[in-house]
Amino acid sequence: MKIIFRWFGSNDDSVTLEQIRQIPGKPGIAGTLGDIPAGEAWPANRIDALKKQVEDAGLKLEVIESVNIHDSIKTGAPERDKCIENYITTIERLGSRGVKVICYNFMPVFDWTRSDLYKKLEDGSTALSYEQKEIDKINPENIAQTISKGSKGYSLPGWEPERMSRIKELFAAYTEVTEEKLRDNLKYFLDAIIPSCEKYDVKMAIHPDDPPWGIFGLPRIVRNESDITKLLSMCSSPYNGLTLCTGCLGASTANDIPAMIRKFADRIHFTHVRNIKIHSEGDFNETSHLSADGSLDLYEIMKAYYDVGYTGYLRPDHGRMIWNEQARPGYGLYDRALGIAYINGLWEAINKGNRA
Ligand code: DNO
Repeated sequence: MKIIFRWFGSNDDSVTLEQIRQIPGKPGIAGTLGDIPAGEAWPANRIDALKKQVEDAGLKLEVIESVNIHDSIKTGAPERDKCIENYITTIERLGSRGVKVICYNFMPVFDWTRSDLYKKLEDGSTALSYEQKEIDKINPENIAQTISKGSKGYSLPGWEPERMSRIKELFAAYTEVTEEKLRDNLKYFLDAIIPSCEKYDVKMAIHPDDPPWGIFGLPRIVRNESDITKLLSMCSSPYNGLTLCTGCLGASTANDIPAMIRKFADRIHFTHVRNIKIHSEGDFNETSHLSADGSLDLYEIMKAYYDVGYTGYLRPDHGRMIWNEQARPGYGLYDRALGIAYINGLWEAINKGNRA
Protein backbone atom coordinates (compact mmCIF):
# COMPACT_ATOMS: atom_id res chain seq x y z
CA MET A 1 0.00 0.00 0.00
CA LYS A 2 1.07 3.57 -0.57
CA ILE A 3 0.20 5.98 2.24
CA ILE A 4 -0.82 9.49 1.32
CA PHE A 5 -2.20 12.58 3.06
CA ARG A 6 -4.97 14.82 1.81
CA TRP A 7 -3.78 18.36 1.19
CA PHE A 8 -6.02 21.20 0.02
CA GLY A 9 -3.29 23.54 -1.23
CA SER A 10 -1.38 26.38 0.42
CA ASN A 11 -4.27 28.85 0.29
CA ASP A 12 -6.78 26.49 1.76
CA ASP A 13 -5.04 24.26 4.26
CA SER A 14 -3.55 24.96 7.68
CA VAL A 15 -1.19 22.02 7.21
CA THR A 16 1.98 22.58 5.19
CA LEU A 17 3.82 20.23 2.85
CA GLU A 18 6.86 20.59 5.11
CA GLN A 19 4.82 19.24 8.03
CA ILE A 20 3.48 16.39 5.95
CA ARG A 21 7.01 15.44 4.90
CA GLN A 22 7.92 14.89 8.55
CA ILE A 23 5.15 12.37 9.19
CA PRO A 24 6.77 8.92 9.58
CA GLY A 25 6.96 7.17 6.22
CA LYS A 26 6.75 10.50 4.33
CA PRO A 27 3.32 10.11 2.80
CA GLY A 28 2.51 11.31 -0.71
CA ILE A 29 -0.23 13.81 -1.40
CA ALA A 30 -3.88 13.58 -2.42
CA GLY A 31 -4.13 17.03 -3.92
CA THR A 32 -6.75 19.14 -5.62
CA LEU A 33 -7.48 22.43 -7.32
CA GLY A 34 -10.50 23.22 -5.19
CA ASP A 35 -11.20 26.60 -6.77
CA ILE A 36 -11.89 25.22 -10.25
CA PRO A 37 -15.67 24.90 -10.53
CA ALA A 38 -17.09 21.46 -11.29
CA GLY A 39 -17.70 21.14 -15.03
CA GLU A 40 -14.61 23.08 -16.13
CA ALA A 41 -11.40 21.58 -17.48
CA TRP A 42 -8.46 21.99 -15.11
CA PRO A 43 -5.90 24.34 -16.69
CA ALA A 44 -2.62 22.61 -17.54
CA ASN A 45 -0.53 25.41 -16.01
CA ARG A 46 -2.36 25.06 -12.67
CA ILE A 47 -1.78 21.32 -12.61
CA ASP A 48 1.90 21.87 -13.43
CA ALA A 49 2.22 24.42 -10.64
CA LEU A 50 0.63 22.07 -8.08
CA LYS A 51 2.80 19.17 -9.17
CA LYS A 52 5.95 21.30 -8.97
CA GLN A 53 5.04 22.59 -5.54
CA VAL A 54 4.43 19.07 -4.20
CA GLU A 55 7.57 17.68 -5.82
CA ASP A 56 9.72 20.60 -4.68
CA ALA A 57 8.71 19.60 -1.15
CA GLY A 58 10.07 16.10 -1.87
CA LEU A 59 6.63 14.49 -2.17
CA LYS A 60 4.61 12.85 -4.93
CA LEU A 61 1.29 13.82 -6.46
CA GLU A 62 -0.26 10.60 -7.76
CA VAL A 63 -3.77 10.98 -6.41
CA ILE A 64 -6.31 13.74 -6.93
CA GLU A 65 -9.15 14.12 -4.48
CA SER A 66 -11.41 15.22 -6.01
CA VAL A 67 -12.27 16.20 -9.54
CA ASN A 68 -15.89 17.02 -8.78
CA ILE A 69 -18.73 16.01 -11.05
CA HIS A 70 -21.01 18.74 -12.35
CA ASP A 71 -24.65 18.28 -11.34
CA SER A 72 -25.73 18.18 -15.00
CA ILE A 73 -23.83 14.88 -15.31
CA LYS A 74 -25.67 13.49 -12.31
CA THR A 75 -29.08 14.72 -13.41
CA GLY A 76 -28.53 13.95 -17.12
CA ALA A 77 -29.15 17.55 -18.23
CA PRO A 78 -28.15 18.63 -21.77
CA GLU A 79 -24.99 20.46 -20.64
CA ARG A 80 -23.56 17.16 -19.44
CA ASP A 81 -21.77 16.40 -22.71
CA LYS A 82 -19.75 19.58 -22.52
CA CYS A 83 -18.94 18.90 -18.86
CA ILE A 84 -17.89 15.33 -19.68
CA GLU A 85 -15.68 16.59 -22.48
CA ASN A 86 -14.00 18.91 -19.98
CA TYR A 87 -13.66 16.06 -17.50
CA ILE A 88 -11.87 14.00 -20.16
CA THR A 89 -9.50 16.89 -20.83
CA THR A 90 -8.75 17.01 -17.11
CA ILE A 91 -8.10 13.25 -17.02
CA GLU A 92 -5.70 13.54 -19.96
CA ARG A 93 -3.85 16.44 -18.41
CA LEU A 94 -3.58 14.76 -15.02
CA GLY A 95 -2.60 11.38 -16.47
CA SER A 96 0.12 12.83 -18.66
CA ARG A 97 1.58 14.42 -15.52
CA GLY A 98 1.78 11.19 -13.53
CA VAL A 99 -1.54 11.16 -11.68
CA LYS A 100 -2.68 7.56 -11.21
CA VAL A 101 -6.00 7.85 -9.35
CA ILE A 102 -8.89 10.31 -9.34
CA CYS A 103 -11.27 10.16 -6.41
CA TYR A 104 -14.77 11.50 -7.04
CA ASN A 105 -18.29 11.03 -5.79
CA PHE A 106 -21.74 10.85 -7.31
CA MET A 107 -23.77 12.24 -4.42
CA PRO A 108 -26.55 14.61 -5.48
CA VAL A 109 -26.26 18.21 -4.22
CA PHE A 110 -24.09 17.57 -1.17
CA ASP A 111 -20.85 15.78 -0.55
CA TRP A 112 -20.61 14.34 2.99
CA THR A 113 -23.15 15.49 5.58
CA ARG A 114 -22.84 15.91 9.34
CA SER A 115 -25.04 17.52 11.97
CA ASP A 116 -22.12 18.82 14.06
CA LEU A 117 -18.59 19.67 13.01
CA TYR A 118 -17.30 20.22 16.55
CA LYS A 119 -18.97 17.63 18.73
CA LYS A 120 -17.23 17.64 22.08
CA LEU A 121 -15.94 14.21 23.06
CA GLU A 122 -15.39 13.22 26.66
CA ASP A 123 -11.61 13.72 26.42
CA GLY A 124 -12.12 17.38 25.42
CA SER A 125 -11.33 16.87 21.74
CA THR A 126 -13.94 17.62 19.07
CA ALA A 127 -15.03 15.54 16.11
CA LEU A 128 -17.54 15.48 13.29
CA SER A 129 -20.80 13.79 14.20
CA TYR A 130 -24.12 12.81 12.68
CA GLU A 131 -27.42 12.59 14.50
CA GLN A 132 -30.39 11.69 12.38
CA LYS A 133 -32.88 13.59 14.53
CA GLU A 134 -30.83 16.78 14.14
CA ILE A 135 -30.66 16.30 10.37
CA ASP A 136 -34.40 15.67 10.24
CA LYS A 137 -35.04 19.03 11.90
CA ILE A 138 -33.09 20.89 9.25
CA ASN A 139 -34.45 22.40 6.10
CA PRO A 140 -31.72 21.45 3.61
CA GLU A 141 -31.60 25.03 2.39
CA ASN A 142 -30.40 26.05 5.82
CA ILE A 143 -28.05 23.19 6.43
CA ALA A 144 -25.72 24.81 3.92
CA GLN A 145 -25.60 27.98 6.01
CA THR A 146 -25.36 26.06 9.27
CA ILE A 147 -22.54 23.92 8.02
CA SER A 148 -20.54 26.72 6.46
CA LYS A 149 -21.00 28.91 9.54
CA GLY A 150 -19.79 26.06 11.72
CA SER A 151 -16.73 25.58 9.57
CA LYS A 152 -15.00 28.61 11.11
CA GLY A 153 -14.19 30.12 7.74
CA TYR A 154 -12.83 27.02 6.04
CA SER A 155 -14.62 26.09 2.86
CA LEU A 156 -15.69 22.50 3.23
CA PRO A 157 -15.21 20.01 0.42
CA GLY A 158 -18.52 19.64 -1.39
CA TRP A 159 -20.03 22.57 0.49
CA GLU A 160 -18.60 25.34 -1.62
CA PRO A 161 -20.55 28.60 -1.09
CA GLU A 162 -21.09 29.03 -4.88
CA ARG A 163 -22.89 25.70 -5.06
CA MET A 164 -24.80 26.26 -1.88
CA SER A 165 -26.14 29.60 -3.11
CA ARG A 166 -27.92 27.61 -5.85
CA ILE A 167 -29.28 25.00 -3.51
CA LYS A 168 -32.98 25.53 -4.34
CA GLU A 169 -32.27 25.20 -8.03
CA LEU A 170 -30.14 22.12 -7.40
CA PHE A 171 -32.90 20.40 -5.43
CA ALA A 172 -35.36 21.19 -8.21
CA ALA A 173 -33.04 19.60 -10.78
CA TYR A 174 -33.19 16.31 -8.90
CA THR A 175 -36.98 16.02 -8.56
CA GLU A 176 -37.24 13.61 -11.49
CA VAL A 177 -33.99 11.77 -10.78
CA THR A 178 -34.73 8.32 -9.37
CA GLU A 179 -32.00 5.97 -8.19
CA GLU A 180 -32.31 4.15 -11.48
CA LYS A 181 -31.80 7.36 -13.46
CA LEU A 182 -28.87 8.37 -11.32
CA ARG A 183 -27.31 4.98 -11.99
CA ASP A 184 -27.91 5.35 -15.73
CA ASN A 185 -26.29 8.76 -15.61
CA LEU A 186 -23.26 7.33 -13.83
CA LYS A 187 -23.00 4.66 -16.52
CA TYR A 188 -23.26 7.29 -19.25
CA PHE A 189 -20.42 9.22 -17.61
CA LEU A 190 -18.23 6.14 -17.12
CA ASP A 191 -18.77 4.86 -20.65
CA ALA A 192 -17.62 8.24 -21.95
CA ILE A 193 -14.52 8.69 -19.79
CA ILE A 194 -13.11 5.19 -19.24
CA PRO A 195 -11.42 4.88 -22.66
CA SER A 196 -9.36 7.99 -21.81
CA CYS A 197 -8.63 6.63 -18.34
CA GLU A 198 -7.29 3.46 -19.93
CA LYS A 199 -5.24 5.40 -22.44
CA TYR A 200 -3.73 7.74 -19.83
CA ASP A 201 -3.55 5.12 -17.05
CA VAL A 202 -5.73 7.03 -14.61
CA LYS A 203 -7.96 4.93 -12.36
CA MET A 204 -11.32 6.32 -11.30
CA ALA A 205 -12.17 5.68 -7.66
CA ILE A 206 -15.71 6.54 -6.63
CA HIS A 207 -16.26 7.54 -3.01
CA PRO A 208 -19.34 6.07 -1.31
CA ASP A 209 -22.28 8.17 -0.18
CA ASP A 210 -21.63 9.64 3.23
CA PRO A 211 -23.62 8.76 5.27
CA PRO A 212 -24.49 5.57 3.41
CA TRP A 213 -28.25 6.08 3.46
CA GLY A 214 -30.70 8.50 1.84
CA ILE A 215 -30.88 12.07 3.09
CA PHE A 216 -33.29 14.91 2.25
CA GLY A 217 -35.17 12.68 -0.18
CA LEU A 218 -32.27 12.70 -2.65
CA PRO A 219 -31.34 9.51 -4.52
CA ARG A 220 -28.21 7.62 -3.42
CA ILE A 221 -26.49 4.78 -5.28
CA VAL A 222 -23.20 3.98 -3.46
CA ARG A 223 -24.35 2.83 -0.02
CA ASN A 224 -23.58 -0.87 0.35
CA GLU A 225 -22.29 -4.07 -1.19
CA SER A 226 -25.19 -4.43 -3.58
CA ASP A 227 -24.84 -0.85 -4.89
CA ILE A 228 -21.10 -1.30 -5.32
CA THR A 229 -21.56 -4.59 -7.15
CA LYS A 230 -23.92 -2.82 -9.56
CA LEU A 231 -21.63 0.10 -10.18
CA LEU A 232 -18.57 -2.05 -10.77
CA SER A 233 -20.43 -4.29 -13.17
CA MET A 234 -22.01 -1.45 -15.16
CA CYS A 235 -18.54 -0.83 -16.58
CA SER A 236 -16.21 -3.78 -16.14
CA SER A 237 -12.93 -2.00 -16.86
CA PRO A 238 -10.61 -2.10 -13.84
CA TYR A 239 -10.29 1.65 -14.37
CA ASN A 240 -13.80 1.93 -12.96
CA GLY A 241 -12.97 1.41 -9.29
CA LEU A 242 -13.56 2.41 -5.73
CA THR A 243 -12.35 4.63 -2.93
CA LEU A 244 -13.31 2.38 -0.06
CA CYS A 245 -13.98 4.69 2.86
CA THR A 246 -14.14 2.62 6.03
CA GLY A 247 -15.76 5.24 8.27
CA CYS A 248 -18.29 6.22 5.64
CA LEU A 249 -19.55 2.73 4.75
CA GLY A 250 -18.94 1.56 8.31
CA ALA A 251 -21.55 4.00 9.66
CA SER A 252 -24.12 1.42 8.61
CA THR A 253 -23.83 -1.75 10.69
CA ALA A 254 -25.08 -3.72 7.67
CA ASN A 255 -21.76 -3.04 5.92
CA ASP A 256 -19.07 -5.55 6.85
CA ILE A 257 -15.92 -3.63 5.88
CA PRO A 258 -13.30 -6.44 5.95
CA ALA A 259 -15.68 -8.61 3.87
CA MET A 260 -16.15 -5.76 1.36
CA ILE A 261 -12.39 -5.29 1.10
CA ARG A 262 -11.97 -8.98 0.32
CA LYS A 263 -14.82 -8.96 -2.15
CA PHE A 264 -13.90 -5.83 -4.09
CA ALA A 265 -10.11 -6.07 -3.65
CA ASP A 266 -9.10 -5.83 -7.29
CA ARG A 267 -11.24 -2.73 -7.85
CA ILE A 268 -10.15 -0.75 -4.77
CA HIS A 269 -7.65 1.85 -5.95
CA PHE A 270 -7.79 4.14 -2.95
CA THR A 271 -8.97 3.73 0.62
CA HIS A 272 -9.78 6.17 3.40
CA VAL A 273 -9.16 4.52 6.72
CA ARG A 274 -10.86 6.01 9.77
CA ASN A 275 -12.99 4.99 12.72
CA ILE A 276 -16.40 6.00 14.01
CA LYS A 277 -18.43 5.30 17.12
CA ILE A 278 -21.96 4.19 16.30
CA HIS A 279 -24.44 5.04 19.06
CA SER A 280 -27.50 3.64 17.33
CA GLU A 281 -28.32 3.08 13.67
CA GLY A 282 -28.15 6.53 12.10
CA ASP A 283 -26.21 8.21 14.93
CA PHE A 284 -22.46 8.25 15.12
CA ASN A 285 -19.48 10.41 15.84
CA GLU A 286 -16.00 10.19 14.45
CA THR A 287 -13.20 9.08 16.75
CA SER A 288 -9.46 8.60 16.77
CA HIS A 289 -8.36 5.82 14.43
CA LEU A 290 -7.77 3.40 17.34
CA SER A 291 -10.02 0.31 17.28
CA ALA A 292 -10.75 0.61 21.00
CA ASP A 293 -12.13 4.14 20.52
CA GLY A 294 -14.71 3.28 17.88
CA SER A 295 -17.02 0.67 16.42
CA LEU A 296 -14.70 -0.48 13.63
CA ASP A 297 -11.89 -2.95 14.11
CA LEU A 298 -8.94 -1.35 12.35
CA TYR A 299 -6.81 -4.43 12.86
CA GLU A 300 -9.32 -6.54 10.92
CA ILE A 301 -9.54 -3.87 8.24
CA MET A 302 -5.77 -3.67 7.78
CA LYS A 303 -5.54 -7.46 7.95
CA ALA A 304 -8.04 -7.70 5.08
CA TYR A 305 -5.92 -5.26 3.04
CA TYR A 306 -2.83 -7.26 3.87
CA ASP A 307 -4.45 -10.58 2.95
CA VAL A 308 -5.61 -9.34 -0.45
CA GLY A 309 -2.14 -7.93 -1.17
CA TYR A 310 -3.38 -4.35 -1.40
CA THR A 311 -0.99 -2.16 -3.38
CA GLY A 312 -3.25 0.88 -3.88
CA TYR A 313 -3.27 4.22 -2.07
CA LEU A 314 -4.42 4.67 1.51
CA ARG A 315 -4.92 7.77 3.55
CA PRO A 316 -5.96 8.38 7.12
CA ASP A 317 -9.24 10.21 7.18
CA HIS A 318 -11.02 12.77 9.32
CA GLY A 319 -9.17 13.41 12.51
CA ARG A 320 -10.46 14.94 15.71
CA MET A 321 -9.33 18.41 16.71
CA ILE A 322 -6.83 17.80 19.46
CA TRP A 323 -4.14 19.80 21.27
CA ASN A 324 -5.95 23.06 20.46
CA GLU A 325 -5.31 22.78 16.77
CA GLN A 326 -7.30 25.21 14.60
CA ALA A 327 -7.92 23.64 11.24
CA ARG A 328 -10.51 22.69 8.69
CA PRO A 329 -12.95 20.32 10.46
CA GLY A 330 -11.68 16.76 10.11
CA TYR A 331 -8.47 17.86 8.45
CA GLY A 332 -6.02 18.96 11.09
CA LEU A 333 -2.48 17.64 11.18
CA TYR A 334 -2.19 15.98 14.57
CA ASP A 335 -4.91 13.37 14.71
CA ARG A 336 -4.43 12.32 11.10
CA ALA A 337 -0.67 11.98 11.67
CA LEU A 338 -1.44 9.79 14.70
CA GLY A 339 -3.73 7.81 12.41
CA ILE A 340 -0.89 7.21 9.96
CA ALA A 341 1.46 6.11 12.73
CA TYR A 342 -1.15 3.65 13.97
CA ILE A 343 -1.93 2.29 10.49
CA ASN A 344 1.78 1.83 9.81
CA GLY A 345 2.11 0.03 13.15
CA LEU A 346 -0.74 -2.32 12.36
CA TRP A 347 0.68 -3.02 8.91
CA GLU A 348 4.19 -3.75 10.19
CA ALA A 349 2.86 -6.03 12.93
CA ILE A 350 0.61 -7.92 10.51
CA ASN A 351 3.43 -8.24 8.01
CA LYS A 352 6.04 -9.43 10.50
CA GLY A 353 3.54 -11.65 12.34
CA ASN A 354 2.78 -13.31 9.07
CA ARG A 355 6.40 -14.10 8.46
CA ALA A 356 6.95 -15.58 11.95
C1 DNO B 1 -14.74 13.78 3.10
C2 DNO B 1 -14.17 13.17 1.88
C3 DNO B 1 -15.07 13.44 0.72
C4 DNO B 1 -14.46 12.93 -0.58
C5 DNO B 1 -15.36 13.17 -1.75
C6 DNO B 1 -14.80 12.61 -3.02
O1 DNO B 1 -14.02 14.20 3.92
O2 DNO B 1 -13.93 11.84 2.05
O3 DNO B 1 -15.27 14.83 0.63
O4 DNO B 1 -13.26 13.59 -0.82
O5 DNO B 1 -16.62 12.66 -1.53
O6 DNO B 1 -15.34 13.30 -4.09
